[in-house]
Amino acid sequence: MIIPSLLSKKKPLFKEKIYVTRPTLPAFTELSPMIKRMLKKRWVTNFGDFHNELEQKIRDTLGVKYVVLCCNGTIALFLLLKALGLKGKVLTTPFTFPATIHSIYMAGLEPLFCDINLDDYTLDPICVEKNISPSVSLILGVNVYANVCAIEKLEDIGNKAGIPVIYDSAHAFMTKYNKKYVGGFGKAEMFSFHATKLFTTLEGGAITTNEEWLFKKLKLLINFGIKGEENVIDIGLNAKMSEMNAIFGLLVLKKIDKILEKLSNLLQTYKERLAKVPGIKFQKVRNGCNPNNQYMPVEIIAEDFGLDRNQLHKVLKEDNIITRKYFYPPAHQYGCYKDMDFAKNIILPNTEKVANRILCLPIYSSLKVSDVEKICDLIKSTHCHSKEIHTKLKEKLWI
Ligand code: T4K
Repeated sequence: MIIPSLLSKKKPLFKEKIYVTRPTLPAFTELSPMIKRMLKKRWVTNFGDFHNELEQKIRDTLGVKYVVLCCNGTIALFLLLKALGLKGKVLTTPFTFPATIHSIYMAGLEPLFCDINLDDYTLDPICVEKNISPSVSLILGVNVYANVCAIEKLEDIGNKAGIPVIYDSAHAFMTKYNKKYVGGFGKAEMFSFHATKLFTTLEGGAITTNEEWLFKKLKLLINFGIKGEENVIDIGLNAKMSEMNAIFGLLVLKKIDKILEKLSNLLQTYKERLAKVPGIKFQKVRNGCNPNNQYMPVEIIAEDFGLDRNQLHKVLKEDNIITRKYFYPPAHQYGCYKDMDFAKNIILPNTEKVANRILCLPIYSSLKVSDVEKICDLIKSTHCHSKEIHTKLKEKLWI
């Protein structure tokens, strides 16, 4: 049995750090002819050929009518909120990355936090329905770890209230729901193509929608609101994707099926190896959802595992396994929001429970199955040695 380094004087299990994720990148030999073409043409941004090709390929892949590529997912979401021209409150989840809530706030809207489901971590539609009022103008669901929200229920609530539903699908590129790719649900969806995502353009993101007016509006908003050389008809920003980012995207997109297959194998290995470890709980995948498997979240139930999430995080770090507490703290507890009226005195039991227990384990296309097996064996051994580790961690606090 592998003994955690925290308990022994041995070298860490991994010589090099194993991060929670690593980008899948093209080889230099694949990049160089495309970069040469870009340099020859001297067209490096502002809707160049590579940008247009990537936009079309994503449109075709996802089967959605319109795609607007952006410089990153956060600005994409911010501009989508601006484009919708809303006022008032946005019903959403605090169990997300800061980008979701900051975009709402910076767009001049107010988040109205709803709790999540305990088993799948997506917005609880009952909580959403209870909070509908005339001051609510939007429902923003987060397809967290590529698990889709209760799409039909949220859209039904939105329709009855006469308000749109949009999705932060930053995690969910190539995820399917009822055999259809995520991207065409609600009024619009946002994707992130950051380096930490399974499909990356280094920095980048996109909005997908089936509505032509929204597409046209967003095209203006990502380019200063300029229409023609002498006409500025809207108040926009510079949120365009450059040619260099699009080149990376085109090359990574070619590998997407292999990436998905690899992630699926790794996730399966985790699930098989950790299934019988007491105190490890997996996220429930919603019916009809076929996630891209780019995250491997587990909840650590201290009473059964013997150690809590923070303790396991420390133990794994000693062996060079760098896990992440995505998404702790939840947004209503951020220092920047906690004293604001919309976050003050808010109690969301499910969100708080999950945020205190969640740990994202390493998963990315270049990770070996044998490495995942070692990580799982170490987690099992940590459970078996939890009493000694508890004592050791206490001692360490006094050093
Ligand atoms: N909505 C949701 C629900 C999101 O999760 C996100 C982003 C957004 C919206 C906004 O989308 P973007 O505006 O970012 O397109 C990372 C990412 O920066 C962020 O994109 C992502 N969610 C979030 C979940 O994770 P950090 O602060 O954890 O990143 P960092 O730098 O600690 O990287 C994590 C690990 O990735 C590193 O330990 C090693 C590895 N890594 C990272 C980079 C940047 C690499 O191997 N190479 C790299 O170049 O936020």
